[in-house]
Amino acid sequence: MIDKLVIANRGEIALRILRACKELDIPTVAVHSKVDAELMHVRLADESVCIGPNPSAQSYLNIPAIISAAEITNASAIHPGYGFLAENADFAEQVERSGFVFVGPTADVIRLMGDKVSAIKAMQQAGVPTVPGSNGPLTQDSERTIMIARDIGYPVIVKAAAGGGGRGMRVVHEEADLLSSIDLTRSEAMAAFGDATVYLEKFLQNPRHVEVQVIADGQGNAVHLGDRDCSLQRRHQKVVEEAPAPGIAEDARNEVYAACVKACLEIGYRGAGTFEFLYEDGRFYFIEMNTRVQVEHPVTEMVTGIDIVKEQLNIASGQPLSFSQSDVHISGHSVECRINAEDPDSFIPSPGPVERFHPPGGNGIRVDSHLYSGYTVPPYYDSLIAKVIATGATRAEALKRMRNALEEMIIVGIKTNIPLHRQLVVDEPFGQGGVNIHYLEKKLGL
Ligand code: MV4
Repeated sequence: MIDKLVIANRGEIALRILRACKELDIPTVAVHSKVDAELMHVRLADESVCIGPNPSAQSYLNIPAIISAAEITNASAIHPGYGFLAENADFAEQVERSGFVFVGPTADVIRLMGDKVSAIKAMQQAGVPTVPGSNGPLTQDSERTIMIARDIGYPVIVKAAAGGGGRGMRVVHEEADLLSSIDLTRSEAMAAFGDATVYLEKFLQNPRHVEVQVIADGQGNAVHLGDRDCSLQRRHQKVVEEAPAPGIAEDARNEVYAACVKACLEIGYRGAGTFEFLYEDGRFYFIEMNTRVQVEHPVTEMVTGIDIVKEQLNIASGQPLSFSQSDVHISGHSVECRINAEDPDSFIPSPGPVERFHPPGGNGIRVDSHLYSGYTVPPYYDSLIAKVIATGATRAEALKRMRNALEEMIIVGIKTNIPLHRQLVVDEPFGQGGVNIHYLEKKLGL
């Protein structure tokens, strides 16, 4: 087992990782910025190291500071959580070159999936269904590009190979706009990522966002843990997620699961990962792979009974997967509401002191949160302060429990989006299940 783990993150996920370590008797090191000395997981960790000032560029993104913290505490592994350095291949590489275990896939695999063009190619080779597109980078040959777009059929979407998560993309509705849109996307991509490579895909107009959770040990074993629907989003920020995705065609689903597992084995995947798909008219279309644990992992844990973070740590310590696909059973339904410190109408962040915190409870309710009464939400980082996860035998039961939980929950001192969630859990179309990625923004009148 890992002798000692550095938790290279903050907030709820740092606490989530710390709890998994406690279950596995792994000593922990919390690394934190100045203001984050008051975080819950810093208090609970065996050791803590201040790695820099508040801006994340100088602390949670400071690779030498994090590796130095691992060195001085004599730790053996580093868990990156999500965000920050979690999908930074150079970080993974430097962690391993410094003699530490990176809790995640190899740097090569992170790099392969970080380049969306190479990710799509690897997926196609494994038989994972992808969006009809250019199947490779666009060249300077304008005639060729125009022909590719005609073949795909308008509307098309230009995407940066180094983008992802909604950054660096542009929809094109007609040929007259194609070349100028490509030029614009190229220069934005160059400025944002230092890489002007772009590719084309058919633009799917009303898809759902459905993703498949996988876990692999890098020793020839890979399994899927079913799917999640994350379609309720605003500006590429997920708001509500659920597992399993409601109303999915069972044959398409089983086919895509098998393809994801095959892809894991072919690319030598190690650790927890997520295949992101657009789902439209009963078909799955791969768009990108996330090589980290995700914010919404708890809904999968609740319907499988598998602790994804503990499995990550077991795999990182060199153990083979402790279960096989036939041991994985999806049972019941789970919904997660992301509670943010923000104005529920304007979505403007609302940091500040939490005067009172009363989390909900009861049958089927889980709250992943680092909040406590007296804690001050700092203005420097993501505004996620809690995840309320409601689980039941059916989707209706999970939603009912969520409604009750949101009624019980009290956060005094800062604005939160709890009022928005209270509206969403009684929304008729959402209650029916299967709304698409545009639903929330349309409902909000954006
Ligand atoms: C698309 C798409 C439609 N067609 N690709 C946005 C985030 C990034 N992961 C990919 N995204 C999209 N790619 C094609 N070919 C629509 C989106 C998209 C989206 C996807 C998932 C969740 C929310 C979204 C919101 C707007 C656009």
